[in-house]
Amino acid sequence: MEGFKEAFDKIKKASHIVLISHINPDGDALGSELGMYPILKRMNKKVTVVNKTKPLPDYLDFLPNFEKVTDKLPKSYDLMISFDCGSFDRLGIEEKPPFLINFDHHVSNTRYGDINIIDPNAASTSEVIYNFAKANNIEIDKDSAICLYTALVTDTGSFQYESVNDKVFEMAAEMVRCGVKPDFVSRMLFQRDRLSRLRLLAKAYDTIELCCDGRVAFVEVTREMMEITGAIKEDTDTIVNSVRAIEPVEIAVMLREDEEGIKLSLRSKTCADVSKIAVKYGGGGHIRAAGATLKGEFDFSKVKKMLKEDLKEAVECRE
Ligand SMILES: [Mn+2]
Repeated sequence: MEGFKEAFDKIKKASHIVLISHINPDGDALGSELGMYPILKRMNKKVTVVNKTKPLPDYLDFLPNFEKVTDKLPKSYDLMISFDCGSFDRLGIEEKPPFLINFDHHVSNTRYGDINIIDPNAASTSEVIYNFAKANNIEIDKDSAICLYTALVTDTGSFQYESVNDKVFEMAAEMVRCGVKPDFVSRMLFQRDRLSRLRLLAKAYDTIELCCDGRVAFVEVTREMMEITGAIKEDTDTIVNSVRAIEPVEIAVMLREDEEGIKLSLRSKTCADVSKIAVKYGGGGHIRAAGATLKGEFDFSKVKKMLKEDLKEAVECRE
């Protein structure tokens, strides 16, 4: 892949490297970032692992070196590497880094780096990192492998999405050979649920509303629901995926009240391109999973009305 060698040369020359991933990180963001960490340490680099979100999602706390992640940028460093981040503003930092390598797999990536390694065909950013390691004959140790594998599992919905192909399973097999125990990762990711999350799901599912012949589903999460149940932001992560699973639904939309406005999460099942809708409203993402934040907007029914035309058009994809 273009840029692999150039990026590795740049890394070799750097002495203090900052790794960073997008705010409100998911398994792929932190997994890819922490997957790179042992590689650079073995190269005797000074490494600072940054994410501007505080606190970090605790369901990922089993990732090796999770405790090294800080929300503070060092005063000086010579190279920054970003992971899984579609645009510069999603890094949550103000100043431009001295040099930036941008590893990602979002189609909508704005190529904000000095070197951009964007592979929209990769199932996860961690697959891009895995390919980068392979291309440069870099060994992947167990700690790296756990992180890269976790990123792959979370970004493919446990190997269920269209992005899953022979290469994904080959990477998974390689990660297992590097020491990953898949049952351990699954237990850490999926068997440590919180009661508050289930209580929130009950409330959110109660608001599900279908339209467009059942092809579109809306689900709402209000601040009040969050407060009553004691749920936290990351407890809302899987709601929209479950709503998409309803039989006739092609597009699921979650509307969530946020500090800044309404956060939209969009998922499609087989044919609709929701990244287009997200981009139209100032967000971004993938064809089957995208999001946007409508700043200063707090009226759910108004937003639903506004989206309906776009959604109607998008679900016309059926043959
Ligand atoms: Mn990703």
